[in-house]
Amino acid sequence: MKRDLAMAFSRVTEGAALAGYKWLGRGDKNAADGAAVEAMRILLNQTEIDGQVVIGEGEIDDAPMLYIGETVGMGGEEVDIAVDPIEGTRMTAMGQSNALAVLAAGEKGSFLKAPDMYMEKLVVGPGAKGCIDLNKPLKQNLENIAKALNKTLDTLVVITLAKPRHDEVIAQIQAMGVRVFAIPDGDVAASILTCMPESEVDVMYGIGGAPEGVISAAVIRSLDGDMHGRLLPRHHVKGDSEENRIHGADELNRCKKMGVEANRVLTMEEMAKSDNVIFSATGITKGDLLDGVTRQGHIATTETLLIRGRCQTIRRIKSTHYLERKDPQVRELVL
Ligand code: VTB
Repeated sequence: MKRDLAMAFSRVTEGAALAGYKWLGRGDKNAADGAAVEAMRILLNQTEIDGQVVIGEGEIDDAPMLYIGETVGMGGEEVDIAVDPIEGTRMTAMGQSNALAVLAAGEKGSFLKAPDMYMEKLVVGPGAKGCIDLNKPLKQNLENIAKALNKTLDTLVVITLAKPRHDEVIAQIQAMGVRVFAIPDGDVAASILTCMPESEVDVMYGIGGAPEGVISAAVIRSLDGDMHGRLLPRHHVKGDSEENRIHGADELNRCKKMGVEANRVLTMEEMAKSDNVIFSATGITKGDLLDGVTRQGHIATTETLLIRGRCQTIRRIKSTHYLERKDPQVRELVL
């Protein structure tokens, strides 16, 4: 992929973040997501690519924009695009930290096509690469990771989502003497923190969205970390009610159609098949990974993490936006 595309993709997540920010703290997840999706689509269509969305907002029937299979771009290099216009719609709607606008682009066939179901995820940074195995008990994994990092268990830090489904595992990790940081939402940012040298976080473990799991795999591969994932039908996680069973059966059918297996451990390389990827994330609300959007009148600032997988260059781009000068389509969404 041409390296100049990286800058173009950073514009795309900046636009989505500014559009999502307009809805910050207004309690309306759908409005925030809708605005970010539209901004992303407009800006992707101004980019010199022959792009196809492979991870997006859902199937064409339930997603009018950035649906799986949609083609985007002005024409140019063929790329697959994985988007999450707002990773953390709840955080945006409720004004909580760590919400991001996220995009990963890669050469054709780079991303596993994961249905919208759950994924169990275990993520570590470069120091513990090759030491994880989701087929083994978590306790054993944490011991192996601590050993690789030359740490005692009481200095190891695991980040996870504070969800009832994790209550038991959190207690189990803490009983080992390991510290747990339980954040309300946002496991993509949490996964990236494992690879950031300045972060205290060593491990991300938990069950979250599968499409975001694949996006995480792409960025973790670019950062030379490691990740295992396991697709899980919702009813395995949420309990065996009639509704969950029907949902679960549907999810398993979609897995079959997409040629992926549920309940099997997937390696990072199976989820992110190439390191020829570009990853861009712009903070919407301030978090441990990125600053959020700030705005004074019609001037806004953003911070973007831009990573090229091939060379592992990590850029942090601070931008100042004069919102009134954006092109009319975007201006309407961000002002
Ligand atoms: C959340 C969110 C994650 O998946 O966990 C969501 O925090 C799914 O979980 O960042 P719920 O069904 O409990 O909402 C993510 O969006 C992505 O993995």
